[in-house]
Amino acid sequence: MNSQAIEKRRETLASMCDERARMLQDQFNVSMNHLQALAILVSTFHHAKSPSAIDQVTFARYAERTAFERPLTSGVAYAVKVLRSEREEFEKQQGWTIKKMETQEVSPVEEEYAPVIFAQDAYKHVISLDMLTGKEDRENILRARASGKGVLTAPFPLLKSNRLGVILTYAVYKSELPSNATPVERIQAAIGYLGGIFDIEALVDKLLHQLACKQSIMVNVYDTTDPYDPISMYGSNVTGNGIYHNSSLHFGDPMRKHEMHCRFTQKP
Ligand code: WA2
Repeated sequence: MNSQAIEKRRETLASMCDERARMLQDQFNVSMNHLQALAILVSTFHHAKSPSAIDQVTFARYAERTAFERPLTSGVAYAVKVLRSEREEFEKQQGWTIKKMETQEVSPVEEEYAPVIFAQDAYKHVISLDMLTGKEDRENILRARASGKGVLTAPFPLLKSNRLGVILTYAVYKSELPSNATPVERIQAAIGYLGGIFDIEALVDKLLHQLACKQSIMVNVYDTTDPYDPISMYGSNVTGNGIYHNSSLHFGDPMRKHEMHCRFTQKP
């Protein structure tokens, strides 16, 4: 191939990769906005209304009917803050006990808990589990409530399915919280945590298949937050030679970095 043809091929790859990265990022963004709206819905109709206008059946039905608004998520779940002093009353009211994530055994006494009370049907199995007992979920909840922003986990194997997922969390606050509140004020005023579950493997695949000539290009998505230890989020790990293009991705959480890498699968 002459150098002009190589240059042309490189440009084609770059534009195909950038297009895919932009699509993924847009869909992520749309999903993220709707998760924030869902957090406001829970705040309005569960916390600010007495009695609450939302129960598990209502939440699950609403989440299912609006799932098209969150194209990269496979489900949503909502956990509430329960303090040690409130546990007994809370469990009596729910009719179940707070459990640990890994073993599903009754939780020992803790300062505070974050049991899931509502979930989309596909994730019903997390109801009653204390999300502060899982490493990734705990970090996300603590960071979400101190910042007031949407925060993202690294990819990790989800409960039950063991599929690789990423969770985006928004904290819900008592209504009197001012928008310029400090982290300490935010932590105190937090009352719940809305999480969207991103099934990257399946949903990125679906997205890429909507594009033409998907066969000719191989796409990998990585969490590169630790540049020395990138975590694969999507794609097989065949490292072919030949030209490749790196498109940047921004998923809205400045603490996390992501990249899309593309290669041609066929020699010219
Ligand atoms: N939801 C479903 N499956 C999971 C999981 C989870 N977390 N963690 C591990 N497997 C209620 O951020 C708050 C949901 C966490 C939200």
